[in-house]
Amino acid sequence: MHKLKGKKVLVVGLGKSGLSMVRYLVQEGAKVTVSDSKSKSELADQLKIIAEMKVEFELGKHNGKTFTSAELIILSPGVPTSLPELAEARAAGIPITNDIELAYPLIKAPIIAVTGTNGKTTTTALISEMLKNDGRTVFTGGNIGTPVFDMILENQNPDFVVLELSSFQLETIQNFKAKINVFTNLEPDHLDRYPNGVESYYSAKKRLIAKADAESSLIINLDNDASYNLKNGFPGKIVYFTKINPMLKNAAEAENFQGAYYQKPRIVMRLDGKEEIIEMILCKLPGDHNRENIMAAALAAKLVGCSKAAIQKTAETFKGVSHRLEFIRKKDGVVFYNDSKATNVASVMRSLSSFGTSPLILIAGGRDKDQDFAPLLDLVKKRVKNLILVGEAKEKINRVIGDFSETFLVGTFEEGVLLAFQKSRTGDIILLSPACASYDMFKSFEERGDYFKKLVSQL
Ligand code: UMA
Repeated sequence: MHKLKGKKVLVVGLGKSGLSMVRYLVQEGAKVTVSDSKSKSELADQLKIIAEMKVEFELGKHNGKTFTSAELIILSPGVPTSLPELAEARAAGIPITNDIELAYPLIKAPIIAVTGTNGKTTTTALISEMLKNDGRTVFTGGNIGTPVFDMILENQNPDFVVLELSSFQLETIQNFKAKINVFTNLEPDHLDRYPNGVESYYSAKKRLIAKADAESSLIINLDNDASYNLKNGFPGKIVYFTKINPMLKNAAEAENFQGAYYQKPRIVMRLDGKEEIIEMILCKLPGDHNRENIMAAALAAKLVGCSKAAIQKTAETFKGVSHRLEFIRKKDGVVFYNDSKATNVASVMRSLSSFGTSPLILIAGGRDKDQDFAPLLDLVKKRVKNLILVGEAKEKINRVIGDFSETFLVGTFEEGVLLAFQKSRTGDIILLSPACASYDMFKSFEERGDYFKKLVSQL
């Protein structure tokens, strides 16, 4: 555990995580410097919050000397570990860590960690909801949007801590370990941050279980090879979730199956020789991928003693999280969904498969993350009536899949939404599911989704 009093600590990045770190470090008596590549005016909102605190700033650039003169560096997740100034600090032997690692020794409650490429946020929210419906207190944080230090600053003392962890956050953990580790799936994403290929992205994810022991549990997706392979060498309990009844695959192995599977219209959970059924008829979340999320969440909740009644109640009442296939409104027989969080190809594929046979008008594009858009081809051909492309990646996407639907490249986001509505007819679904990051036009996927909702409400 790092002693912080009087220590020269550099916080790199003054977003949500950086802000909560600064507040905690100042409270603990550290000598805090913040380095952020954004200018003072771009950071005006954040600076206002910590205006009264004794903090040094280096804004508008990063300077190697600031990094090498620190005794401890705390990275925000969005700051790449390949930053040249960090290499200088590493060479000088300065420890580099992040908020998750720093918080770890301060967390007393059992930790349930959720990672994976898609479905992390919904699964995290579902686990929290199940535990709350069971009468437990929960802190929900991490990549889902609330930095873990918010819990510590607010002196919260919950029964459980449920954390959504991204590969960016896992890159710099050392000793962090969770009691329950959920991997929703592993699929290509963030290749702009991992130029050596998808394996280095998967390796960052696998760091979550590097310190696991016999007391740890692993919940993995049997239908996703990269996630399934995590079982090799795992020292604790392993349980699986799958969309296919294991009896249909291999009856002999199915005898020993531990986990959850989907058998329309219910989830069958089998743990330690006991079978429980979760009815899904009243479930509000569309799509196969959401059944996976519910299975993963139900297993995590069950492994920490949650009642079946609370799991069943959550499966029936949970309406989903904002920006993930979020229903917005119905106008003139056309239904609008906001899926702004779908920032990669795999996520859009899931969304396109979630709407039965209704004709889809897909609005996609934004900042490319070095992705191959070809896997979308088949679904676009079968499901998408109109494809409306916006943002920096529109030309690239158009070249790969533009010929398989009636496609339009538009100049602005507003134009895209208006055109989608003009092209729509009763029974159509208009879906914003960008397959790209938002940073070319917006601050975050939340801002993009909120703006989409605003435009849709004004139609
Ligand atoms: N910055 C630098 N130098 C750089 C890069 C960035 O100074 O080289 C600065 C930026 O100028 C900015 C600050 O870093 O001022 C932003 O830091 P950040 O990107 O880490 O943003 P936070 O607001 O701290 O949000 C982070 C997570 N962001 C990312 O991982 C990109 C949030 O996940 C998370 O909710 C939050 O911490 C709380 O834990 C968001 C996300 O997009 C939702 N995650 C990615 C995803 O889900 O795909 C991984």
